[in-house]
Amino acid sequence: SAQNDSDFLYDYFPEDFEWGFATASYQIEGAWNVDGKGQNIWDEFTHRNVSPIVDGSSGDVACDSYNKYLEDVELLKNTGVNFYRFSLSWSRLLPDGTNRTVNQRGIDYYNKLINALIANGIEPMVTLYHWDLPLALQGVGGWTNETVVQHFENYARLAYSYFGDRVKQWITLNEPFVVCQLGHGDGVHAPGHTSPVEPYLCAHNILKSHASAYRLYERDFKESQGGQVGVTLDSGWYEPEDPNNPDHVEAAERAVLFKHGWYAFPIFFGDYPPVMRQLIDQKSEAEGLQESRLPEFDNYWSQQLNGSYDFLGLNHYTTELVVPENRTDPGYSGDQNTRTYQSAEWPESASSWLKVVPWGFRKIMNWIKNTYGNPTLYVTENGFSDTDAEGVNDQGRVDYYRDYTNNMLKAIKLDGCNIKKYTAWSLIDNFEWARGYTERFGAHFVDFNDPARMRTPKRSQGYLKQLFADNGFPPPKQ
Ligand code: GBH
Repeated sequence: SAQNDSDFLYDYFPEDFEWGFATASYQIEGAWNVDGKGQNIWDEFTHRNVSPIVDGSSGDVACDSYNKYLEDVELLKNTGVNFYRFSLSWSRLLPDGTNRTVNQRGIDYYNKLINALIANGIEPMVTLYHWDLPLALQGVGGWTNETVVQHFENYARLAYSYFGDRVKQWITLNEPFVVCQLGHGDGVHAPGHTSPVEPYLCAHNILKSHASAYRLYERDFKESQGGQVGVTLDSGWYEPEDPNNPDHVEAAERAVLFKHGWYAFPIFFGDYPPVMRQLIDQKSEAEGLQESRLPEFDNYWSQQLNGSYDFLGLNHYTTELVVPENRTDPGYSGDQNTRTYQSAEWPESASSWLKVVPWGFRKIMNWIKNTYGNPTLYVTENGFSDTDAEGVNDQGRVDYYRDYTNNMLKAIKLDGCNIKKYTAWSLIDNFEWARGYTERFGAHFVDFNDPARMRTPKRSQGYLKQLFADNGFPPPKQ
């Protein structure tokens, strides 16, 4: 079975394959209240009196990349990447989220970063939104208020106008699933809402925002700038607990459709997965709701969404097992009629949710190939967490990268998946959202007790540098 994945593939990636590292503005920049930056929802969330962050920390300083970006560029150069994926802080550019005021010092910062990357032969790949919504927009409901769609389009226009002469790879949104479900359903991310209804409303508006930003580029920028616009969706792999039981197989398929299909089906086909429509409508009615928790797209939005991608970004970390279960708890989780868990046999990381299951990476890539017609796929994140204790001796991360990228190679060479880029999360240890600084994902160690935030390469940096240089896995010497 695929679970017994013992045969390592010694072979090379296609010649035009590209390698990079990813980060995100709130997780690395710091400088939360200087040079005209407006507050965002993570500034507000981390500054609450009762901190929702496990170690009570914040991104106030983080890696101080606002001041140390040239060091970051140096690390990228030393590792030999083709590109760097980073995100723009919306409220650093537009302090209240609207285009009433443009913060020139925010523009200057990203210009300096982009120019330094290009001067060092590193292509910028820019994410417009990696979770740091301007606080003023949250004041009127944030992603649950449809007015956010126009604000996001205006923000996208600003980014394309100022940076699009040099930036040719655009990602509208990072992991809308996490934005909507963790921010508005489970409440563990900003803005910290717990609701069975809000995630579906958030998803609806965030999908329209993506489509608007995509169509704007297509209409007004593509011809002159010649870049590409896509979206990054996160998905684990969902494996049936018993692959010989058709009910388990169907439950696992439901789990992938609720996770990945929730966002990808509208973008590829113009509407939500039929199984979501059916189950959520049915459960909403049984609960006596006036209308379904899952909103509907009219023809206009269905057409705007349908085909709104030049590539698909995938963030993948881990796998879960799925069993069917009839559920009546209202909301995203219960709506699926599934229960998921992870095997006690899978190797652990420092993150409770992240178990090491390399074959699941190959399976989700094949599922995407088969479900959406083998779209151009960029792996925009993949990585492993450890703690202070490992320091720079991060053998667990080396093993993770080796086994996951080898499964990606199999997906390309043996299965014909159309994967063109791979991005390791992350360049440096950084602010790990609700986990603060307790979990580390970097290929470079950052000393958060040191005001200079010194960066030190870990063993995995050396491993990735070699992998990128070899563009694959040379056969072992006899
Ligand atoms: C990525 O999300 C993010 O894009 C990136 O910013 C982040 O640093 C990286 O993961 C590492 O976590 O706390 O049990 O509720 C990956 C998807 C979704 C995985 C939320 C962790 C938290 C589960 N993430 N999930 S829990």
